[in-house]
Amino acid sequence: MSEQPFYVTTPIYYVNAPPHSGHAYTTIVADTVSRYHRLAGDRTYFLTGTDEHGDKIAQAAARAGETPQAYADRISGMFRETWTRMGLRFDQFIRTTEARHKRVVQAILQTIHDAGDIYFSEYGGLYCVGCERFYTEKEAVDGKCPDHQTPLEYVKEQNYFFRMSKYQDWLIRHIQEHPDFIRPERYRNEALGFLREPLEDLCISRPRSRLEWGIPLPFDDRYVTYVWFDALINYVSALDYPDGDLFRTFWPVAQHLIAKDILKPHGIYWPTMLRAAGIPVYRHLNVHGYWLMDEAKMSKSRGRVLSPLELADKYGLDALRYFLLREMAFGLDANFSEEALVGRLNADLANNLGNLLQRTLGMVGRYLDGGIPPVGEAATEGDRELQRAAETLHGRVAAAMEGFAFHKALEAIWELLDAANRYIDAQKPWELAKRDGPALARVLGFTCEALRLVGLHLSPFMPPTAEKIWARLGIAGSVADARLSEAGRWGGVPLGIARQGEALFPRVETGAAAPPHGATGKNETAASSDEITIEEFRRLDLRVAVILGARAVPGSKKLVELRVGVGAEERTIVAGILLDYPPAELVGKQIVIVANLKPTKLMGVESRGMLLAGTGADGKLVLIAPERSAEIGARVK
Ligand code: ME8
Repeated sequence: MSEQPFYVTTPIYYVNAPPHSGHAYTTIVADTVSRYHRLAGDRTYFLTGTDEHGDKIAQAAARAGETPQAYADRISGMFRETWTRMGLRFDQFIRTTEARHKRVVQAILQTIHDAGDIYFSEYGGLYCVGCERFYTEKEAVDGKCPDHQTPLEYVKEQNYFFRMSKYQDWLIRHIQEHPDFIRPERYRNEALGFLREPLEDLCISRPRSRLEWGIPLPFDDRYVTYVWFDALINYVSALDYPDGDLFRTFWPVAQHLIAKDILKPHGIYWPTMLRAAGIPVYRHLNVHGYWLMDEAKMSKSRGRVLSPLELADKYGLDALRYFLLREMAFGLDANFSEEALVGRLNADLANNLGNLLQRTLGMVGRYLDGGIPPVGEAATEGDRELQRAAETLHGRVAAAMEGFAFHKALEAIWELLDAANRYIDAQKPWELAKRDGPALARVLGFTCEALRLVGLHLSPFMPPTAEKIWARLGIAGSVADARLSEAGRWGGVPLGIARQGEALFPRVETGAAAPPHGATGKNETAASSDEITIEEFRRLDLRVAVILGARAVPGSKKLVELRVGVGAEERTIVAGILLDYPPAELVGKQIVIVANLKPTKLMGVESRGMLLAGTGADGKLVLIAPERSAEIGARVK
């Protein structure tokens, strides 16, 4: 079978703030699809990187008291480091401040200029520094940027313009003739919607008198290149356009991955730029929705972000990947909440997947001395059903992956897990063990084979978990080296001696003061968390409080409901300390609490704040308390 090339890109992220979970989602999607294509035997290339020029970066650098280059170096390093620590396997990390990128941008500008599609003119319009673009009166909302909600500034100056309007009819035709050029369909329609209005020419320069931080125009060095015109070109400069082998191999199959915020530059500017430069257009633009927090977009400009490394550290990398890929229907918005993540972790990962593996391998150990039986012929309707479910997985996952429907691929995998769980419950190996050796071997062999196929298909989504599943099934070699064409067949890879081990995903108890989740997270991320600035630390409102009353939360083994006094105020805090502190002993104690934690409900009781605890030499929790009696309600500094 000949290797098909596959090329996927993420946006190159602005270096005006560290990465957050929205960026992590797109990069994890790119990692997942490229791993899937590698498993399918394709030759894959995965590009990510950082976008480092323009007003926005120059201003952020000035605020940080650094030169733009030093600032870009630092934040770009954080992106690269974050992706590396999260195990994301990009083939290249491009930075727009690299000389080779600048050369390609200038060469493309020159080509388009020589062809007469760049001209000099004056323009006045409403400008948003955050987006680095002009807005039309129609697009503005009450004179404000629709994305940043900041007032637009009227800017008038002489600039260079790209004759984008000339390519409007061609682009409409191209989108109509290639229905999957922009997908899912809602974004194709949105792009066609932009094209229903006459397309304006694109201002592609900024005077150096106003902005120094950019790539000089090759034909007029009083100007630097508009940051979007510079940034989009990364997708070809990274492949050594025009003569590189990478460009020849991968550009014809290029697929971009973005969120809907940057549909217009990718769906309108970029194809027309490519057309004007005589470069064939990309094959697909894949557009996803937003991660929302409390109904609004997760975004650094709105101060509403979650650090992916912190989440990975707390819940485990694979649990985070699973949640992101399962919860969001690609193309639609989705809500991010830690509660939903924990819900999926406990139900889907700990229960459906982890328990099935644990109990199946437990029985193989108990009844068969660990030797996993080879898959034989199906003998009962139950066997046939499970085998059918397993054999259709391959096609269902392939179809879902082709359409970027990751949640559907995962749904298909979990349906096989459900089928295997039902099969075990119906076949009752613990009873077969007493009376029917061959049937016992068949049932456990079939279940292990279903688990092997689950592991194989899970490997692009949750690589370390898939490796663990295969290792536990005694399979020699890494699942990442397997090929779907052979390993995807029922009975395609021999199983070995079952290896017992700890639970794949220990359940997460949702108690305040719960220690970080070590078993999966700690091993897979190098350090415990990101560094924070003193400003970030100051946002924590730590207070001395006194416990006024305490009782066990009914129905919980761990939770205590505390009435605490914080200055004049009284509030309820629920803490997971029951095993180590009988409620009666708690009353009167001074403690330290995080007072500005968002309220959350634990076993039906609303908790407002969190107390701080460490671990004693005996492994029990120890409450953190003032060293001598302190003023109640005083801020901890
Ligand atoms: O736009 N939900 O960079 P950027 C989902 N430099 N995805 C999100 C998200 C959210 N709440 N927030 C961010 C730029 N993203 C330009 C791109 S490309 C030539 C230049 C992801 O740092 C998503 O992929 O603002 C979105 O398109 C991208 O980050 C924007 O990153």
